[in-house]
Amino acid sequence: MIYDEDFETLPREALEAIQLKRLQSLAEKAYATVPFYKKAFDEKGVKPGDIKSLQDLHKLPFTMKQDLRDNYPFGMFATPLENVVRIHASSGTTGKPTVVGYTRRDINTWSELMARTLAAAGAHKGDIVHNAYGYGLFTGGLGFHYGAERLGTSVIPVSGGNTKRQILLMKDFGPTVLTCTPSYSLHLADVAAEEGIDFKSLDFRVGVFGAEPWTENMRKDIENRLGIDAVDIYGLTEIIGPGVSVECVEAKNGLHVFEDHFIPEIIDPATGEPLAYGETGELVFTTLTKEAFPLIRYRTRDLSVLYHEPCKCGRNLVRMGRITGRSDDMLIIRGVNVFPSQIESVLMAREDVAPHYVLIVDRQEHMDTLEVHVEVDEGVFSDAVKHLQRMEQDIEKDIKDLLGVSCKVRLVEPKTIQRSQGKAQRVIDKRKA
Ligand code: DLL
Repeated sequence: MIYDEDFETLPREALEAIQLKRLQSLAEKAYATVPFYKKAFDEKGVKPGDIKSLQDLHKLPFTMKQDLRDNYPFGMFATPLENVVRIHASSGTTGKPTVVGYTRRDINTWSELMARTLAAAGAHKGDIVHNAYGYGLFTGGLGFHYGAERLGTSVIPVSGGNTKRQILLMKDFGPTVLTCTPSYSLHLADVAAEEGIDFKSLDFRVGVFGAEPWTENMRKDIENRLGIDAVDIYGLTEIIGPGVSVECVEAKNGLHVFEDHFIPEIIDPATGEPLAYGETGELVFTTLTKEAFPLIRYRTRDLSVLYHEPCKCGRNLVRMGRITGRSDDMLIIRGVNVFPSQIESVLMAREDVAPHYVLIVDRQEHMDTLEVHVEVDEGVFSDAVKHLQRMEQDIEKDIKDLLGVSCKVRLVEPKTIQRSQGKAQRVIDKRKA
């Protein structure tokens, strides 16, 4: 079902006319209210009035994640804090997470986009949505929650964790739509099986899965094991949260970008130049309607491709391909964004370990696992086992405190981690196999 016929099926010309008007007013507002943008425009020698066509978007400066960190916490807000009714922050929190704000109108826009998203996945009034995305600073839980309510479904705000209880609720409440990360959906199926319940016997019809990379093979696996349609949803905290793009259940072939609110571009991550149609590169988004936290040409570091071929669902919105990787080294571990450098900072803060480590990421029973192997100095290794265990636990705790991610730390003997000739390979991600 198409939730918002007026916008989702607009002919391209009409859509582009709306985009241009919105882009012009965004540029005016960002320049006038966000010191970062005034400076960035001035440095590029561009004025908001220079935006005469959509092509002129390319004249505007990029925004990088580092810019958001530099303006922590509220420096990028385009509205006084008193108009901000909600604050979220990105996962993988170091001392300085990425903080975003929403006005009342932004929350309304987000709810509409999430209602569109759920409708594209085939949800409708009468459905019961089991929402196992995390509630809290993470945008997944509340984003889906508001969208599900706006669409008129009944939403169960179960959030993440306590899997056995989730299975019980699923059995008793009869939810029809599952919303969680793709890996968690398979974990749910495993735990259901352990409890003697065949997931297929539950009432689920469709799942809306995202917030981490997954593959076509994993889709097949989920669909077979859970007996549902599995639909891909993409979004990021900085742009709005979930609700940037979604597949339609009819085609399950590329994610429709809600272009009346976000302009996508694909650029060469090395040069920043726009790439030709159909080429894979880094996704960049400009928010057209956000009030509290507008972003111009935000570099997501996610790799994808855009295509305009018509879709059988009737939407005229451009589609983006499944995310195929990142142009940086960010990992997503159980939904938390983790940069290897953050773990390195924990290790390097200690004097008793050597600067040789490797992160081993894997998936066991459909849950991500992280192991940190780090070398210790000669002297330390000959110490009592008890001491080494204590060190491992200390480091595990420091990493958990900094990143919110549990991991297993293994101290290994000096010179046992492979040295590399060039760039050290710090991450072995077995999930991609
Ligand atoms: O993950 C928002 C979200 C919530 C999306 C629920 C979908 C469902 P962040 O925590 O800021 O926000 O993480 C954003 O996650 O830049 C991608 O690298 C990755 N990501 C999100 N969706 C997908 C997807 C939320 N469908 C980062 N496929 C993004 C691959 C995804 N990667």
